[in-house]
Amino acid sequence: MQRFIQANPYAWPWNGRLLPSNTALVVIDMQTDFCGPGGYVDKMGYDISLTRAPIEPLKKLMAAMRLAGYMLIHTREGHRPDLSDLPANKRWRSRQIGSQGVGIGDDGPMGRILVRGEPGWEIIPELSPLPGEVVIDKPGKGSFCATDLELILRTRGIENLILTGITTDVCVHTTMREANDRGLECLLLSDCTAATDPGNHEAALKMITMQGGVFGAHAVSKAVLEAIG
Ligand code: C5J
Repeated sequence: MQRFIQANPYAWPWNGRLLPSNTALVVIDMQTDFCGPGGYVDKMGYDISLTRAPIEPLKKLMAAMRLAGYMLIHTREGHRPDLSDLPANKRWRSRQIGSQGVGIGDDGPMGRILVRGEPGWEIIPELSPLPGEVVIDKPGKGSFCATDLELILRTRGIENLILTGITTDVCVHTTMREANDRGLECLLLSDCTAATDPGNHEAALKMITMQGGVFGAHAVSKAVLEAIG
């Protein structure tokens, strides 16, 4: 039996093979540094109410997908405490914005910004991974670069990814593009993602719909809940 999620620009997944055994929910970078007070995004002067908007829809979606037996994967952007995996240009650029030139690796109210093990780097408690769920630590924006995510997905027989988290235009889009190029079928959920700029969020959604779904499709979480319910 085929099963589809109502999505744009096509009913997803392309082949109707939507199963707990071949589909994973990916929750990207729901860390204090991106959506908590005193974190990196807050220090840069952006409005964290935007990046916090996906929290409530995500809670509901994660509970439903866990109950239905789907795999959940969480990611965290962050660097080693010795910063040996932080390219100098990434650090320099991050210091060009925000108060007192504070950037990645520097001390902030939530500890060193985007450094593994620091309070700001932790996933927010509302969306904590459950024991046994996969957590991917990534030094970059994409979830495939310098991680074992692809190996884990292939080993588990995952063909479809439902992408959520923050930010739509940076880590979520980069991951979607990386996954699409690896032959994975991708769906981004517009109410479970957010950007630091609403225009960028909308633009990121529009980009997906070009060329018949150039990177996959996008939908709202209600459509997923209806399809798996
Ligand atoms: C950014 C991310 N925006 N998680 N990271 O630097 O999107």
